[in-house]
Amino acid sequence: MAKYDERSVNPASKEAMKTAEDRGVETAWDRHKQQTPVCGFGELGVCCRICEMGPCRVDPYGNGPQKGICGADADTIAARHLIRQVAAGSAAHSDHGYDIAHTLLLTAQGKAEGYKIKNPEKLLAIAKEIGVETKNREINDIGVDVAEKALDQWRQLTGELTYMNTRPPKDTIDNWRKHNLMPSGVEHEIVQTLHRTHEGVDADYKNLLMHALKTSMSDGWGGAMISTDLSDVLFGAPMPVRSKVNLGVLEKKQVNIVVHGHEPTLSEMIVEASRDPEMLELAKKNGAEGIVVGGICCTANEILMRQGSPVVGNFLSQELAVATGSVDAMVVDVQCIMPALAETSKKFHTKLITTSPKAKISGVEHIQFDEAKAYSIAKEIVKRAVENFPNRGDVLIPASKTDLVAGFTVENTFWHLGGKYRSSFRPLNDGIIAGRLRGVAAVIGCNTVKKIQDKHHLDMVKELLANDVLVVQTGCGAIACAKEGLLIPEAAKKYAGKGLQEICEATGLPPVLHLGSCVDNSRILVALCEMIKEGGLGTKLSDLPIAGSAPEQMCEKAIAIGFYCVASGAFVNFSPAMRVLGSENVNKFLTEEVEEITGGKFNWEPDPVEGARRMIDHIDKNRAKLKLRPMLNPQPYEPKA
Ligand code: SF4
Ligand code: MSK
Repeated sequence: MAKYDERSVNPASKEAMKTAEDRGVETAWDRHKQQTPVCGFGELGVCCRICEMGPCRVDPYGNGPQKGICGADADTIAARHLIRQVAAGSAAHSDHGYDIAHTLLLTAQGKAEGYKIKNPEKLLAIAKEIGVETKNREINDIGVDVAEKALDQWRQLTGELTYMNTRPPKDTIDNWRKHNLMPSGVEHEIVQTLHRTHEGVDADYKNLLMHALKTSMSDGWGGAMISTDLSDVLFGAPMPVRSKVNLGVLEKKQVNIVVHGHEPTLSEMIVEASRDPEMLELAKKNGAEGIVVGGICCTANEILMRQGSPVVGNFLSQELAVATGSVDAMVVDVQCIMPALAETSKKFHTKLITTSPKAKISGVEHIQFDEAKAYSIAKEIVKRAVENFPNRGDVLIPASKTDLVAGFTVENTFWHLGGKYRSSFRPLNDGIIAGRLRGVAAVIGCNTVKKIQDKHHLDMVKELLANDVLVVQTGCGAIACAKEGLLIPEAAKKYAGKGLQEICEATGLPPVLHLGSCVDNSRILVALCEMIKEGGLGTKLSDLPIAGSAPEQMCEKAIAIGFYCVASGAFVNFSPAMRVLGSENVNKFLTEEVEEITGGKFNWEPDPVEGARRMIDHIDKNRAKLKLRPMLNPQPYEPKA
């Protein structure tokens, strides 16, 4: 397996890579090789293809043209393409949120088959927060109004996003207003980004980057936050739940349905349909002992935290899962779905099924999802998978699977920290103030073939834990650490510093908290607001001893998340670096000057341990500013003065 050491640290992934190779299956790593050497202009962000006179490129070393045909320089070109990426990432999360809000509307109107409002308490809390009347009203009527008000956040052309007024601390809001960083509406900022970056419009890199910050806020504090909240309303609030992760959750004797993508709407129904006695009977008739619904990417995280469903893998494991020959159906919705799955599936009996009108793949069977007939559609998909079970060829499933605990939220996590009867952020703040905990770090985001799968998440998280930093995770990063066994309470003893270990022992929490899918990064923003509200850690989000990182980032959504974290005042170590290194000015703005504006900034450290240390440096800097006590226990990483 040493042959695959440059591709993944995960033994099950490596085993499946060998299987794939033996079976003549090409994977993303093979295609990555075919793409090298990469174009240097593209990599440095100085290639422009915005208008039809181009493409143009600027020579970052001064040996060739310094301007495109229209006169755009490296700063304009790099900033313009980056802000388009921010808009695309924000659009992806926000459109996901829009679909959830729309499903809530249909559910409350009684037009969505199989759904109901599973969490009326959260609906009532949101209704009060956003000004929907709740007194003497039916829950479904409140649901209609909340959904409509939520949908208005997309349509709004003036004013400010609601949650940006109700959740963050006042000093942070004041600072955003001062710098014109409050988005008016989700779609408006994205539309404006596309206008500003059209040929011949905004040619001031700072002006472009400021709008990138603003656009990203419409994701974090808008589309993504609404998505999280309304998913909790519709599908129920996650609670800590034990499950299993890795390719070994696929079962030789059971029907395996893999759901992959991001949205919980259909996958929730597929899980339900897989438990339908009629389907279980059909499975038996087809020679299977049962039905497993496992997930990949964030659809996995959604059904993991609410249903306890097993996780098959993260982004780079999608082709590997099919290569085991055990996947009877792979059902995909939106985002992070490699088109290559079409070819891979054809080599096996696997039925690849697309379900979103927004995400079809040529030549792949499409069963269109429709909220009005959700359960019937889910049942039809499960039936197809079950009937495909007898068509399997050779099955080779890696044995590895690991326990994990997931399902933490702002509402439930701090019950643990505060004890069963005292739901409060006080113990978390006190732990930080007293020097038992150094701070909190969010390590999130994807896998990329540019880095060894999972290694950067693991090395970074272990360094943070050893230095008494509590880690929160979402997305594929959480899955990476889950595979390594970091998401169980027992991991504290092995990896955490003494202070964090004591807290985990007292509360039964793992040292790494799985907070959900990519849109659930909004839970982290809300947790930060609660920390400020609780007192003792400053008055603005940028005062907190916290930091973030996406150490294996690969997509525009990760870029948008990075931007809203920096806009919200966080230090973010982001790697690989964004494509801006061909513009000194854009790079300087993102890694230095933006700190003057928001209190946050980017750092591009590629080494995960060094990246963790830069995050710790930032946490320590904020601890010093807050005049917090020195850490109680000796720390392995001792920053130089
Ligand atoms: Fe070239 Fe300017 Fe057109 Fe970009 S917008 S492709 S730099 S002419
Ligand atoms: S799924 S966005 S690869 S984290 Fe959210 Fe994973 Fe990144 Fe997709």
